[in-house]
Amino acid sequence: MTIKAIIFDVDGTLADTEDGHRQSFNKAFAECGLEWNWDVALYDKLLKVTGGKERIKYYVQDWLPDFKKPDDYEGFVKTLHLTKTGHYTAMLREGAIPLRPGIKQLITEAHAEGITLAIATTTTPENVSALLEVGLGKDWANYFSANGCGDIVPNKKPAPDIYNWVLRELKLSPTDCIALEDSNNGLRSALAAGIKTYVTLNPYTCKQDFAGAAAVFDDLSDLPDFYRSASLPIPK
Ligand code: XBP
Ligand code: MG
Repeated sequence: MTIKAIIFDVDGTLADTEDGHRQSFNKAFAECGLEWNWDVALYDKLLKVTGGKERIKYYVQDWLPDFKKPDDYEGFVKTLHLTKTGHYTAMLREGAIPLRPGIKQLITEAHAEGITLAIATTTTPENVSALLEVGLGKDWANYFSANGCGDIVPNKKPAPDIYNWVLRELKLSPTDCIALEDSNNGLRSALAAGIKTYVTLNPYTCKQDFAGAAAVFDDLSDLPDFYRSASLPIPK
């Protein structure tokens, strides 16, 4: 079975971004006059919910039962999240968060071998662009045949929506593809779409359940090992 496409998760997979997100949330809370602070231990719990807007609502609902919601609560959350995204993309553009080991080499070598590449992420398009412009250069989008981000599907991971959207865009069946993920939410999403999924661990997700993964790696610093495990024909 020759793999025709690799579908990449972003946060935690392409780069160790989650603590950058956490710090950016805290900067946005301060800028918006909120005395909220998400430390690492709390953020680890909040990562149960994917999507920054959804995560803010989860925090309010489960941790701030007495919070007086503004009349336009949706608008309040959206503004808070836009503020956070501004801080986060600024952090990325300063080069604060590099790609993880082996990622750039995998992307360039797989693309050179004619393997289709795609992105399936819960984060925003702005965040993907800012991360990959720094990590892969201004023409980063040329590597990818589909870029599935954030709000383009109704249900975020662990729902399979974003992976199904990417499969439709690629006009490929799940068995033609493999996915690369970092979290239980992401693994469940890709498996629910019928895609064989490999996991690379990171500090926030390393203790999560990865049952069903084709293989789990600390990272992709040993690319030949990953190529063998995933039966990828790279390089010839
Ligand atoms: C991980 C997420 C995202 C980030 C925060 O996405 O769940 O919500 O934590 O980014 P991925 P936003 O699918 O790439 O692992 O605030 O932009 O949602
Ligand atoms: Mg992820």
